[in-house]
Amino acid sequence: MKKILIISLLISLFLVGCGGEAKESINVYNWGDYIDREVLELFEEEYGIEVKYDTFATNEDLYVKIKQGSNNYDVIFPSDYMIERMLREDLLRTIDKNNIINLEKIDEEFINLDFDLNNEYSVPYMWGTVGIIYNTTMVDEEVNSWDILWDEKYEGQILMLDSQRDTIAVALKKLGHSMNTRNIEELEEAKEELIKQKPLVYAYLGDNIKSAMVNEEGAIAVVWSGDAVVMIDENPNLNYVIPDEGSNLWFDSMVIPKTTTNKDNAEKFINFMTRPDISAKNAEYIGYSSPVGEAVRLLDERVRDNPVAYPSSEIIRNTEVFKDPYDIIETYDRIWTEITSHN
Ligand code: N2P
Repeated sequence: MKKILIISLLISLFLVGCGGEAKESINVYNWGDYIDREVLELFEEEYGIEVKYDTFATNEDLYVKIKQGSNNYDVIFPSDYMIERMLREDLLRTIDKNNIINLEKIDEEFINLDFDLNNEYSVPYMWGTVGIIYNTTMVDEEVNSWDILWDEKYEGQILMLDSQRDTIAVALKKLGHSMNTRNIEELEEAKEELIKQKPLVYAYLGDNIKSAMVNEEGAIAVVWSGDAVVMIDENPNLNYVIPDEGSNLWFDSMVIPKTTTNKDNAEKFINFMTRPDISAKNAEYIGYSSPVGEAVRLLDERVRDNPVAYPSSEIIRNTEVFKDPYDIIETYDRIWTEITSHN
């Protein structure tokens, strides 16, 4: 007993020595290259809450981590269909809207979406599209179809996303199928198409697709719109298009895993990220599109009027939002393994 008292006395002395109470913290798990680190510093300064920040590469990677439950994340950033899955599997906490007053700053078109009808669990972070980026000095033709990714002329110069849902979706769209098909034959057809394409593909990449395209290691790549903004900024030979067959429109939101022990701080963080000045600063840095109207108005005109990040309604009409393939997830996993392991 005495020993315990002495130890706690020593701990308190140590904390006082460090200048007060132990610092509060929060564990944030986001996509790679998807935040302006200065925004995290601003949060830490304003709230005195330290942000422990970690990143993932795809929705599927995030899902595995959260499903395992052996983590201590307080805020995570899944996309639409993955929120749908996590809700179906009861992996998320509801948010207290009184603590997220900036929710009302979100533009109408980004709230109450299908995957969370009343925004009981999720607060929009960024949104975007999937498209083709190509180097105009290496590709001397009009790019308007996913077909170009299968053109032998570009053998060894094609970069694909190392992301099962996005890449299978591209093949489905090329074949004229819905990205949300539940027809196994169509999915098998997409698999064959991607296997056929493999000899032409330089690599399946994640965030490093940006440096590869900027350094002209590839001629054509499948990318997310915000990354395209950053790439074109760094190499003006690059151009981004959404093929005529249509593409994917996605919404990434902030949600709180069921396992959090820090819901109050999580909500403070989510509210902070949604504040117009913060969302604007963040969007300007990462290239992605903010769902906060006031934030968009704060952006530099050059950024705000950039159709790569803020496409026309005509383009948007020709997109599909992913639905969770909840009863055929194993088929997706199997198909992806068969594609990536094929040589
Ligand atoms: C940025 C992450 C993009 C998120 N590297 C696409 N949903």
